Amino acid sequence: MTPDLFSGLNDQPTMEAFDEGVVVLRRHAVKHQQALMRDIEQVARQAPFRHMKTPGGHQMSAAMTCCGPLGWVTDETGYRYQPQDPLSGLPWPAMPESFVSLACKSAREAGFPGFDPDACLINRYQPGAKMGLHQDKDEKDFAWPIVSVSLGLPIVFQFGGLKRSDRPARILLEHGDVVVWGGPARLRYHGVLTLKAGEHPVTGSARYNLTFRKAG
Ligand code: MD3
Ligand code: FE
Repeated sequence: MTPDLFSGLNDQPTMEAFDEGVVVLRRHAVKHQQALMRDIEQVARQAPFRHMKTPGGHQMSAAMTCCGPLGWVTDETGYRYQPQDPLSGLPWPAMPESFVSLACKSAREAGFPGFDPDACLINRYQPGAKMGLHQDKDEKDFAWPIVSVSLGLPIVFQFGGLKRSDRPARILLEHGDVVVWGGPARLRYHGVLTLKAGEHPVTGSARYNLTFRKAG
């Protein structure tokens, strides 16, 4: 087991370079947890969480919604970013200020000043949900990082290589962890293992993950 799988023993905010292009800001979102949860709920009132269908015809086990000028969607025709929520035909909800400020501050601390995300994908995992190994490559410019924020129940994250067949490393992502994925990490395969049942004081039986992207 790697030392990272024991990070639950440490409650203090820390900063570490886990791998080339990966800056882990452990627990940095904890002090914003109330605002972030309030704003997730606010977004979900306008654009409800839904289980999208992959082009292969499978339903995703994580429920998703989006905010910001662009949202990521998948359906039988493929993956793409678009300005409207396909459920309502309306623009995605605005990106809440609590989201924007955390994403920009985290990117700046990790060496990406000027990060200006135009898309935030919100994933909600309930026990049994997972996300298989994939690359995030629907964005226009891979020079910008992706900033991820984990809230609630812990999950085992898999961090692979540039080929799907590269054996992934495992990292535990816990409540409040912010990770900036840039440079050579940007196109690496990644995913999460099945969420185990549990109870978290802030999110109940769920895990939420926010990913901030510059898509367009
Ligand atoms: C490494 N989400 O939404 S967050 C996704 O926990 C996604 O919901 C996972 O993968 C989740 O696309 C993982 C960590 C993460 C996000 C994006 C990355 C790691 C990444 C992009 C490139 C490399
Ligand atoms: Fe991803």
